[in-house]
Amino acid sequence: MCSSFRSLLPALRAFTAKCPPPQICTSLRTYATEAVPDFEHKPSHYGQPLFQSHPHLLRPHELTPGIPSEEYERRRKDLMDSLPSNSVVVLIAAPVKYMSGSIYKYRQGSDFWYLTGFEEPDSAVVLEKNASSRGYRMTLFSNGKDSAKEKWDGPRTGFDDALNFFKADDALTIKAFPAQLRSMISLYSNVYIDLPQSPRKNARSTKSLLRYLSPPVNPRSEYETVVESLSSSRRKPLAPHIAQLRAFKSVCEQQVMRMAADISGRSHAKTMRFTRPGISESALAAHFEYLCSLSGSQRLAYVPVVASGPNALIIHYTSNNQVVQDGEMILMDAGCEYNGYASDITRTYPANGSFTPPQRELYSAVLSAQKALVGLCTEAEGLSLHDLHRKSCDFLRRELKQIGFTLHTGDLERVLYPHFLSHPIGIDLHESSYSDRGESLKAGMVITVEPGIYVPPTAQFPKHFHNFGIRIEDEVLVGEKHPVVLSVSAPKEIADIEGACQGLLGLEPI
Ligand SMILES: [Mn+2]
Repeated sequence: MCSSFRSLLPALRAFTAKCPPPQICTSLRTYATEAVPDFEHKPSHYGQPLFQSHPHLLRPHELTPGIPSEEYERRRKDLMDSLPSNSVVVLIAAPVKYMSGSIYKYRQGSDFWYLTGFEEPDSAVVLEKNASSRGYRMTLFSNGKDSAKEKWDGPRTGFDDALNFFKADDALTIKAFPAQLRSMISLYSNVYIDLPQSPRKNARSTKSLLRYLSPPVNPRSEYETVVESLSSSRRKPLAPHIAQLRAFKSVCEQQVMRMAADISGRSHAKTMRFTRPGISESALAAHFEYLCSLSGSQRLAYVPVVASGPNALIIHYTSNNQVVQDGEMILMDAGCEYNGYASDITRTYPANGSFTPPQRELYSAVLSAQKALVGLCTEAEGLSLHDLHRKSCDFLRRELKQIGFTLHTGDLERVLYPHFLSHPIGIDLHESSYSDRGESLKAGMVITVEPGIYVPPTAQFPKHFHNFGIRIEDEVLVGEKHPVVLSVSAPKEIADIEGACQGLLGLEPI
């Protein structure tokens, strides 16, 4: 806490107590009856919200909102226990990114945040496996306090607080990192580290040409030189090990993810109510984001898809710049990030509040497949994501035949349903880089279930379904015997969707 500001409070109270009678001091008296200003917490003394500075966001035992300090300790211990002796782990913070010269809202690297909870850029952590009861020694590198810089960019966490709150054994300036790293990693035979994306790889691809043409964001760092000096036999990828831990969500993580999905789900319902023919897709995207922010979300988890009518046939339609017409459906794929965790929900609903008979028929077909698939998301079923996807093709094929489709080989998988059913979700929207789609689902995993049907206007498909794009996506927490739908707040049944659109459920658009 900042003692110089705290000391203002008695003076302020004494001043207001001395205030003359109300009839000649109305303005001061007005101030005196309002809440005492919160000088204790502003500006904060730390580089991120902590209970000490933001008691409205965190509880006393939490290091980041919803996640206790002990949980970060357990994550580090689980990681270090999974590695062989004589191992060291090195992680650096995500780089700051710029747009037209000004800074983006910074987001910490997911693995770094998962292990430390530390949200400042220009930081790094080293975990050295040892024989202590904790199992490792933790050194946190960061900028530390710098009053001149903090005056411009906001507060940073000091080294003492890095020890106290983030439980580092040692807290050092990031300036010392390259030299310290060089000596630390020389002691270990296994160095777990992920290299930053090198522009020199994939030299022949188009992407590398684009990178070549754009100016370098980060000049080659001393850090990269140190890391590249390691022999390839000692250098081991870290991300796959952390991915194994991140695949299983703790009870605290499940609660944060449920909250993220609730915020997004309620925002979907209210955006349905807000929709009317004539409104622009971008207004719906803006309304959704506004509602999420109002509920405490820090950012959206991805650029939303708000696709009206035939735009829904473009799976990654994000231009969101056309006008909603009467009689169309809107496919909205949107989710917020809340307290570090992503949510991902898609709903398809009628612009004017009522499905037409063919819209209702195709929607019901996708919905019954989607619900059957959700029911299979249990450890007891023993299915993998690949298995689930194959089943989604079977279910959708059966449903489509019932409503008059004649399907030839490849029609479903290549044309009507060209994407995969599911992906794991958590701190990242797609937590799938190191997950195996062939591995059977286990309790504690969170995945999306998102079958869709997109009917192009070609003669082989029934005309009354032409240009319909329907996807229904929920987030599902895999249970041992029962799945839990985290995104349950977003209306999905036809009656609920029409009720939400028409305001029958007491829903207000804001
Ligand atoms: Mn998704």
